[in-house]
Parts: sequence; C-alpha cells; structure tokens
Amino acid sequence: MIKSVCGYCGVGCGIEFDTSKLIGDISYPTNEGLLCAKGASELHTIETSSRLLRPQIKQDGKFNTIDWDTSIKYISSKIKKSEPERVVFYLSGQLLTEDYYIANKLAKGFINTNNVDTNSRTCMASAVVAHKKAFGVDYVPVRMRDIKKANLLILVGSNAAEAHVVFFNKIKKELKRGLKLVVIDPRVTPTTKAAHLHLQINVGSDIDFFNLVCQRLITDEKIDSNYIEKYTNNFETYKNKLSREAKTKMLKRTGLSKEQFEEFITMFYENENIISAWTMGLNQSVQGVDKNLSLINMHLITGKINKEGNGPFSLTGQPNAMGGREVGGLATTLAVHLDFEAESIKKVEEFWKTSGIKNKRGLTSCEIVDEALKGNVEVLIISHTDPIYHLPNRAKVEKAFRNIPLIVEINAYENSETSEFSHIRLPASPWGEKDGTQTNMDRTITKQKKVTRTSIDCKPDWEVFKLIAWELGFKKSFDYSTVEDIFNEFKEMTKISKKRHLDMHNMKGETFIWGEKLFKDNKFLTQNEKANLHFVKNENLSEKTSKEFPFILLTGRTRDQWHSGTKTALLDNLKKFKALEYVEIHPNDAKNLEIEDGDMVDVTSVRGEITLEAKITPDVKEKTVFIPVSVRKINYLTLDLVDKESFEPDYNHSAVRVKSITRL
Ligand SMILES: Nc1nc2c(c(=O)[nH]1)N[C@H]1C(S)=C(S)[C@@H](COP(=O)(O)OP(=O)(O)OC[C@H]3O[C@@H](n4cnc5c(=O)[nH]c(N)nc54)[C@H](O)[C@@H]3O)O[C@H]1N2
Ligand SMILES: Nc1nc2c(c(=O)[nH]1)N[C@H]1C(S)=C(S)[C@@H](COP(=O)(O)OP(=O)(O)OC[C@H]3O[C@@H](n4cnc5c(=O)[nH]c(N)nc54)[C@H](O)[C@@H]3O)O[C@H]1N2
Ligand code: SF4
Ligand SMILES: [Mo]
Repeated sequence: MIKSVCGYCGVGCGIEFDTSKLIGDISYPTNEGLLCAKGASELHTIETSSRLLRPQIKQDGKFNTIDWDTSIKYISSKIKKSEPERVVFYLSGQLLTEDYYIANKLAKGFINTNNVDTNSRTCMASAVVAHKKAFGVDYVPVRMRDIKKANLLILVGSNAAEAHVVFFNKIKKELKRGLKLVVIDPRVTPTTKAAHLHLQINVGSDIDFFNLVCQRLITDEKIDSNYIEKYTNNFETYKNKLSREAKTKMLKRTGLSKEQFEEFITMFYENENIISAWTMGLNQSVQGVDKNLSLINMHLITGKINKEGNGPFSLTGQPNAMGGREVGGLATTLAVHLDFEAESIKKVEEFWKTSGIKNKRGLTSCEIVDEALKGNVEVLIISHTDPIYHLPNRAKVEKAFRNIPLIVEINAYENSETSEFSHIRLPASPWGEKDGTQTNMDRTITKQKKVTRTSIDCKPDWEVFKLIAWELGFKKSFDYSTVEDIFNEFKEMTKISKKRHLDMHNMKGETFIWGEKLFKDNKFLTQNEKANLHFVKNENLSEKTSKEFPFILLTGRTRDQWHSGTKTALLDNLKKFKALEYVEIHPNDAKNLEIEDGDMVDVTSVRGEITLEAKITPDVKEKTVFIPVSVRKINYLTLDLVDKESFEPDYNHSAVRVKSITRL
C-alpha cells in the first residue's frame, strides 16, 4: 500500500494506492477518505495518449526526437552565451517543493538571474503581498479544520464547490451542524446555491463592500477596541479616512440593496466566530492587494483573528502554490521568505556557497512578455505550466514569444498551447511517476509518492534542472541523488528565514504543519509586532464597458476540468460532466441580441475574438458573461492590466461584445 497525495488542487487530499486501485486515505485528516472526480482519476492521466515521452527539438517547424544529452548541452550552451538577465525561468505552483527549490537556486544563486516567476503570479500574488503588508509575513493564519469552530463562513470570489470540492463537502457537513454561509460573488454558482445569503455584488466592488461593513462596525461600536489598541497599527488614520467615504456611493457601486446589506450585518453581529475565505474573485484584480486588505481589515478591527474558528483565509488553488512561496520561487522574493536587501543576499549566498546574486527583483509574468517584445529575453525555460494558454492578452504574448530565440518547455504532456512556440520540449515524469513534497492550503506538508515506474525517457522536473546545473559547471552545488537530498537542504535553509519563522527544520517524518505557533499571543512579524491596518478604496481602475463592448467577461473553473485540460480533457469519465467550451449569457441580454441557446457566437474584446456556443442562463448577471477556463483560447480576450504591487493580472474585468453567427 502506497500513501500519497492528490496532485490537483490546494486541498491536498490524501490517497492510498494498492496495486490496482486508488482511493481516498481515510486516515488523512484533510479529506478523511473523500476524493473528487479529478483526484479519483489521477491514475488514468499517467496513461493518456497525449504524454510527452521523448526530448524533442523543433526543426523546420516539426518536432524531431533528440537525446537528453544533446538537449541539455544545447540549452546550457545558450545560457552560457547569454547575459544572465536575459535568461528567464517560468515555473508553477504545480511543481513539487524540490523542483521549485532547485530551479530557484540555479537561477538566482548560480546563473545570477532573478527572473524566476511562476503561474502563481496569476493566482495568489495579491494575497502574498497583502499578507506581508498587514502581518509582516506571507502567512495564512487559518486552517481548514477551523470551520468546525466557526459560526459564520464568508466565501468571497470563491467557487469552492467546483474549485475546492472536498473542502466544500466539509463545509456542507458543517452547515448541518449550524454553520452559516454567506457567498459574495457576481455569479450564481453551485457554491452560492448552498449559501444562506448570496450577495451578488457587481464585479470589482469588494473594497466598497468591506469598507461599508467596517464603517458600520465602527459606528455601531462593534469593534474590539482592546484588540485594536494592543495588536494593530494605524487605527486612527484608518478610521478617519474611512469615515470620509460616502456610504450611498459605495452601496450603489456594489449593486446591493440596503436590505441585503442589513441582512449581512445582522448575520455578522449574530455570529461570534467568523472566517472569511477567498480566492480569484479578490486576487485577480488591478486592485487585488487592496481587495485582500479591505477584507483583512474587517478581521483586525473585530479581533476575529488568531482564534480558533476565526480569521482571513486565503485559499490556494494549486497543489503546491504554498510550497513555491516557502522556497521563494517568485521574482519578487529571493528565497525562504527573504527579499533582496544586502543582508538577506549575504545570508543566502553563504548558505548556497555562491556569489553574485543580484539585488533587484526579477521580471514578473506580464513583464516577461513586455521584455520579450523588446528583444530582451534570450532563453525562456518553462516548467509545469502553459503561459501561452494562461497569460492575459494572448495575441501580445504570442508576439512576444515569437521574439524569444530559445524556449524550452518541460512538460509531461505534448498538447499544451505553448508547445507551438517551444523550440525544445523535455519530457517530465508526471504525478504518479515521481516522488516529492507539496504543501497544501492548510500549511500541511505531505509527500507525493511514485505509484508506478517512471517512463523510460522521462525525468522528474528537479532532475532536469540538476542536469542543466551540472552542464553549466555547478556539479558540486547540485550534487543531489534523491529528492530527500534536496528537501533536507531546503529544511536546513529555512533556519535563515526571518526569525526562523519557516520552521520546516523541525520536520521529522513524512508530514508536518509549518508555522503552527507563528502568530501566538497575536505577535505579528512587523517591526513592532502589531498588524497593520491599511485604508484602501475602490479606485475603479479596471477596463470600462462601452457601447462597442458592453459586457464584462468573468472567467473561472468548472468542477471536473483542470485549466488547459492536458490531464483532464481527454478523460471520458470527466468530460461527460460538462461541455468544455461555452459562454454563459443572461436571458435578457440574449433576447436583446437575438441569441438562442446553442447558437454559435463571436465573443470579441479590443484584443481578440473567439467563437463559442451560447448557453443562456440567469446564473450570470445582466451585462456580464462567463467563460470557463477550459476554453483554451480564453485569453485572447482578457486584458493585461496588473495590480501595481502584486503584478497579478486583472482577468475578471475585460469588456467584450457578443454576437450570434448562427443567425447572421
Ligand atoms: N475543478 C477545478 N478546480 C480548481 C482548478 C481548476 O482548474 N479546476 N484550479 C485551481 C486553481 S489554480 C485556483 S487559483 C482555484 C481558483 O478557485 P476559485 O477562485 O474559487 O475559482 P474561480 O472559478 O476562478 O472562481 C472565482 C469566482 O470569483 C467570482 N468573481 C469574479 N470577479 C469577482 C469580483 O470582482 N468579486 C467577487 N466577490 N467575486 C468575483 C467569479 O464569478 C467566480 O465564481 O481553483 C483551483 N481548483
Ligand atoms: N482567463 C483566465 N486565465 C487564467 C486564470 C483565470 O481564472 N482566468 N487563472 C490563472 C491561474 S489562477 C492559474 S493557476 C493559471 C493556470 O495556468 P497553467 O499553469 O498554464 O495551466 P495548466 O493547464 O494547469 O498547466 C500545467 C501544465 O503542466 C503540465 N504538466 C502536468 N504534469 C506535469 C509534470 O509533472 N511536470 C511538468 N513539467 N509539466 C507537467 C501540463 O501538461 C500543463 O501543460 O491560469 C491563470 N490564467
Ligand atoms: S479536492 Fe482537490 S486535492 Fe482533493 S481530490 Fe479533488 S482535486 Fe484532488
Ligand atoms: Mo491558480
């Protein structure tokens, strides 16, 4: 019997595998034996016909097989010839901690480029920055089991019923116990359908909503003055600025009625223990950091934090998004939660026994695109992600990628959207064929285990980075034989994290929950150990609709598909649940535009156009449309505006028009 963990989402369900069958691990606390359809089908993904099984090089527009040795030599020679800052790594929250660690070490420590970014930029970078601004450290002070002690759960911009399925099952169990659920989302979703109160706010108005709530809490004296006094900074300034914001304007922007707002306030007052959990509806915004802060403020002024059953809970999407943050595999951090100040660089150089680490952050996702357009990217190494598919404003990304002389794609499957742009493809061992470590959204570190032998010519991602490091002449510093060697080094490195708050060095055995005592006694990691309140307001910076583009496009997940679908779209047992390609449109809008259910429609933004089947449903608000991310061409439409602090894209606010082509 092999015990492992699901490799799809941030819930991180434990699994058991025994020669022929895969089941949920009953003894694993997160899922207690439960699995969703994706987790249950993990084994099938190893056997799909779309696996990439040999290294390939593109010659005359066609991929031809080459051997590992030739490919690694070729890639390394190009890196050697390039100036360090023209070399870019683009990683993924789906990589294992060891993969992430070694890629980050190689790039920042030895090639001396800080250009190591990841798809997590598009995912939870806003939460990372908000945590640092409010708490002084990127730390999530709530765990899933806290919902057992909560009286009220507020889900904001989160469709957990489809995106965090097993966690949502746990939520439903708690609803039977008496937990109250509020969901704040501009769409009707399976999550909102389970809620006691659904606040169908206007897209992008979350800051207005939380500011209204906080204003009201202050006026009604429902705040915890003792907590504020002892454990927070800036309250007076925050309060004064907040009091100047006009209530009616804010309420109007949310699109909610007074009655709906009052209902929320009553629920807030009636319930003692409150958790607010959020995902992409807050993070993916031009004001993603501010949206996060507006919610965190609500917990700080009521003292509903650092107590069982309370707190702001940022849910991570990918299986090891957390692990990536811990090793520091983002362009905006150096390593193990250290940034780029001289003192941190010195510590990291000493630990890695290297020199020359640059003292400036590297390029973030959309900046890589901009620099490539200017001809400033020579080598791009992509691992476990599909940037042509997932980055916003795809036409621009394609143009930029055509301008990069060498794109290396490390992928376990051959059918990514990026593959058309890659020059070399290296076959990775996918889930099931490799070992390693991942951290779920609960800060629980678990081991992913091999359940079958590695396909003959495939290598786990970490080994690919190791081979490149060796070829570049860094054998001594990358002399690992197993994932354990790398993980042990990472554990040791956490000792140099600020105040040793990353406490993985205490980990013994197979699983560990890091940071359990971090905010003990409400001591935060800011300079004076108090949390910071930040006044924020809705600056209304997103793309505006117009006569020509009258709809706002929302994008998001469906339960049984995983992003671009390289793993899930081919599996009949998953495909049967829901179509992959469609656009949802409100009946009134459909009527005005003479669109009928099932019509083919063109959806157009100022950046591009795609054709989809129309699905008419009142689940979307009037003047908004929804397209699931299983539509691979989705990002031809989206805008590439980013948050100025987190650099996370504003995916959910593109202005589009819809036109039937069936009825032309
Ligand atoms: N089945 C499945 N599960 C997944 C994934 C997958 O591909 N498939 N991906 C994983 C990943 S990487 C991630 S990041 C998570 C994402 O998890 P979620 O964020 O829960 O998933 P989304 O479908 O993107 O849902 C975001 C919700 O925010 C709403 N929203 C949009 N704009 C706003 C706004 O301005 N305010 C508010 N309040 N809400 C808004 C949308 O209507 C949508 O329902 O899912 C993870 N789980
Ligand atoms: N419009 C819009 N765009 C979005 C989002 C949105 O909500 N709306 N969400 C954003 C978010 S939150 C995210 S996380 C991204 C996700 O975007 P991506 O990361 O691009 O999506 P995936 O399809 O999960 O890509 C993972 C890739 O890894 C490959 N792979 C699988 N197993 C392995 C392995 O073991 N090793 C290697 N090397 N490769 C492997 C898969 O074949 C696949 O090509 O999309 C972002 N883009
Ligand atoms: S909820 Fe997430 S971790 Fe659990 S089985 Fe489903 S995809 Fe896997
Ligand atoms: Mo994500």
